[in-house]
Amino acid sequence: MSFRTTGSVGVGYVEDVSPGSGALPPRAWYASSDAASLSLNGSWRFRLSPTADAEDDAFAGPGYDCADWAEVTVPGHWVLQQDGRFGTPVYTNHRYPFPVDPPRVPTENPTGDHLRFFDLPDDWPTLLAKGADADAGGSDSAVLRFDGVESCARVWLNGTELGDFKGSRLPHEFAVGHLLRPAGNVLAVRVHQWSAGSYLEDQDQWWLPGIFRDVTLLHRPAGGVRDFFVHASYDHRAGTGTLRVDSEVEGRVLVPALDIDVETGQVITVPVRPWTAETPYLYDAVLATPGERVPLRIGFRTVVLEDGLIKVNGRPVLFKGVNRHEWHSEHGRALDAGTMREDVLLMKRHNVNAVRTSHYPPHPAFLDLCDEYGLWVIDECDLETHGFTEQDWRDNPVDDDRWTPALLDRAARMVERDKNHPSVVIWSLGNEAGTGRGLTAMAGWIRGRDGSRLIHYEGDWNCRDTDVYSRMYADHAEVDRIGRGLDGGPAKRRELPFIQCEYAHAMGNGPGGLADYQRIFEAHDRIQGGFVWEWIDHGIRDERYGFAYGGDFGEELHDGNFVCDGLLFPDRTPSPGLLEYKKVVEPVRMEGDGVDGVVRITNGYDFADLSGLALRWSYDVDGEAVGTGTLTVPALAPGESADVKLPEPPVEAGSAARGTEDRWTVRAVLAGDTAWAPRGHVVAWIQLPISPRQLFGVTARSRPVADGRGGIALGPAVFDARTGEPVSIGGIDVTGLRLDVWRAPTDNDEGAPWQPDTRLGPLWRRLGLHRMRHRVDAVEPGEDALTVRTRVAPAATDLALRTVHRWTSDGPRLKLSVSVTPEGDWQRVPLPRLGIRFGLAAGDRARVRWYGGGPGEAYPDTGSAAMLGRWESTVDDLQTPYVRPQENGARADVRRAEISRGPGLPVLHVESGRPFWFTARRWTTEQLDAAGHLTDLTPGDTVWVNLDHAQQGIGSQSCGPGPLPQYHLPVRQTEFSFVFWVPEQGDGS
Ligand code: IPT
Repeated sequence: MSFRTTGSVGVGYVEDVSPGSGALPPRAWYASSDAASLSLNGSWRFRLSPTADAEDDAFAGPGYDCADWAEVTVPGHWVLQQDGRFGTPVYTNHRYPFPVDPPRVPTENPTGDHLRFFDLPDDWPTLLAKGADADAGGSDSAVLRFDGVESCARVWLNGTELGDFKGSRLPHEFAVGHLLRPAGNVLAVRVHQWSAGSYLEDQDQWWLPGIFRDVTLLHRPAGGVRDFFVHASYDHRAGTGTLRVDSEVEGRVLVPALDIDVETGQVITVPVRPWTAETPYLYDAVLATPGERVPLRIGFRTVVLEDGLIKVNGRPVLFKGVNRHEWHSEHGRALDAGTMREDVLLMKRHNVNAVRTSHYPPHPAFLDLCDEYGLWVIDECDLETHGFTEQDWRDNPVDDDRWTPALLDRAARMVERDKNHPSVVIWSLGNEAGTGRGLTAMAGWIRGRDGSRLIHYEGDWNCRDTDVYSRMYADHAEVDRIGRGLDGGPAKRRELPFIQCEYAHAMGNGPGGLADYQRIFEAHDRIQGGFVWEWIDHGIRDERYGFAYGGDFGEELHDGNFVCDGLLFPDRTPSPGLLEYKKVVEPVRMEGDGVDGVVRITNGYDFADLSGLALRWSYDVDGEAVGTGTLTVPALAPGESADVKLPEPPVEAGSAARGTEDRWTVRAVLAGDTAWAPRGHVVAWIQLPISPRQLFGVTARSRPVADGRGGIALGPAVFDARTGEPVSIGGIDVTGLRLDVWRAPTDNDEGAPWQPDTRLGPLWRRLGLHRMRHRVDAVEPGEDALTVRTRVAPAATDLALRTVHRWTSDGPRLKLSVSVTPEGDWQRVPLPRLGIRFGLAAGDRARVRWYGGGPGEAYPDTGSAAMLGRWESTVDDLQTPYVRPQENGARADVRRAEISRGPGLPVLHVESGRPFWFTARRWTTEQLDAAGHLTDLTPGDTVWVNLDHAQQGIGSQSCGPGPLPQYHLPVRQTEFSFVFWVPEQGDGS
């Protein structure tokens, strides 16, 4: 005999594939102007049980004594509250953290019983009585709404069971008017971490149980609004909008600004201003039924697939998007309104114009913000079954009819909730769920319900159910082929537009190659842009680690810091990746000729003109602005270009004679305040060189001489006669100056576990680049130079880099010329970096000034946002705080750097004829490499400086392709040089 213990106390619903029972049909999400609502957010009583059936349902009954229960905050996840007392988060990418045996879940199933006691506000009892009396449509005078509960809940009010539901990031409502009492109401919610629904929610994120979105009691007045569907299209030829609001309860629709006052269901066409993400024009309106008024914000726009393109209001759009998971470093997926707004503002300020709500519908308030500020949205359903890939997709729920009702329920809950948002232009069926009939059923249902939007699903490479060919992490060459229509594929797909719903994996340092992708996106009409993976690192704030990632909670199965792959750090500080993206997708293109003083400006918006922008120029001499001014931007329609003549240079022409490097910097800035950024906010910029820097030579005039104390003096420097290393330059102590090829591998160097043998981090370690030994072969003082020969090589191989350091001096200045000659078979593996490193004794007051790229870090394929100028920073602030420490902080194109160890101390200057990479940090590369978290790094008293002739590119191989070949640093015979000097104090030059 066999029996299932889970069934014994009535928890069979947990493993039932059905979406649940008892909930009301889904409907639009809106806020009433006059119907009352009562938030039940706040402190709830809480009891955690180890299994679904550990406790009976007595807690939901009257008079239950919960005095010894704990408290949790709703919205919230219990595993993120009270310091781990209620268990801890679990992170897996695509693997299910439980045995795969659908729809069964483990017996160990953390189950949180929640209790909320509430009285009704004074006016509610009367309201409810009225509503109940007059109700005609089988509805009820009050509705209890859950906006999100992970993963399965059963609900009771005042001892009466309301039902149960699954679908964590979807709303569920229950009719409760008949159960409410003026005072002493008891709402009981039992939440199970694991359920059949968990099989449909295998998104790459933390598993975080709890009531994590709002719980609200809504008065539903008699004759009140129930569900409604705003159809507001735009005819770009006629310049008119056509409005029809279908409402379950009939009433009137009023749009004062358009003089509209019509019945629901009635069609009206009037001239309007259309809504687009660039011009998010919303009309305030009211839907008035006999018992209620609901404010609407109507955006007129039409989305179609035409000529193989996604067109809005008649024009193709280019998505400059991000994938947004909901994340807050302390509250997980329980986001407050301010955080949602911050996300939207940050996106707008960084030229992002589109969001894919990976991989579930967001909190509904987020979509209100997208309507208001203007963002294109791909609204994605709460569906992913990625873990079935581990068993070749056998038993995949999306291809098993028993699960189809649950899939349809999810599709309906998304579409019904979000259908009135102009920002939503595409519905997405879900993510990484393989293929199957269930998806086809979802697509069919959605098409039937809402023919006004397009359908997306990346897993459908044949585009059987979809309107857009979508892929993730396709490399540049493939995207280019697709753009040219050379990718073949089924006939239907060949007719469709293409997007990358995920690309440029922003894990750690990177992503590299964004500019190269953007060039391809913009070169082909068929390619309508992409969505960077992903918006924010899901690090969890933690005392021990700073930000925790997978494994930090002792999970038996986890995917480490793969959960930290965003353009924002967990605290929402923009990473260099976001600054790069902002530059790469800037909506105004400028190019030109500095000598002629002409900038060619192209309006890269799809809809907006450039009237909101002003042009600010500066004339920079060696990185210092010597003149600035403003120019008007020509009124250009989208796609149009015009030449703008810059003024006469403010300093005498012939800069060549001065030997300075002159250049124009032209910035397109907001001409006035906008809803998302103040006047002066930089939208786009370009620098146009006028004259190249003139290089000075160091004429070898000094002769190395033994100083009689084991040293060799040359110009401003003293060398150790045995090692040939400088021990001081201009009186500043220097340690460990040597060739350096190692960098702490980035996440993109390390590559994804499933990547082939091209993962550089492991290859580098196999070669031994992290443990190079330096053998001194000769220290040769000559007539006018000190020559030091070394062989730099790892143990156990015959690979080596032979180096010659040739030191010369003209008296005050010291020049180092390095020549590197490889030996052995390097198997075409590129070097991480190539340059020198040395240490200077200095503490937290160490500062750097440099003339070069800045203000932030840049690498060969991440350098678009680095602007040439004069920059200054403390050494500590040069560090980029990637959640898992790794190579970071290099400043690119540096002409000159000045390193100060503290106020009043002599300053070491470094210069090179060829721009170099500058890095300084108060730990070694080895320490950086060994650190797992930022808290593992302790600054020391030595500032380690790297001056690199070259760096290997970054790429995106933590999930996608590695760096393009042109960004590789091949091992080959190379020469480079640096000049050092220490000015007399007070001599600033
Ligand atoms: C892709 C997933 O869609 C996304 O959720 C995330 O896991 C991303 O990868 C990596 O961070 S799936 C891709 C590995 C095929």
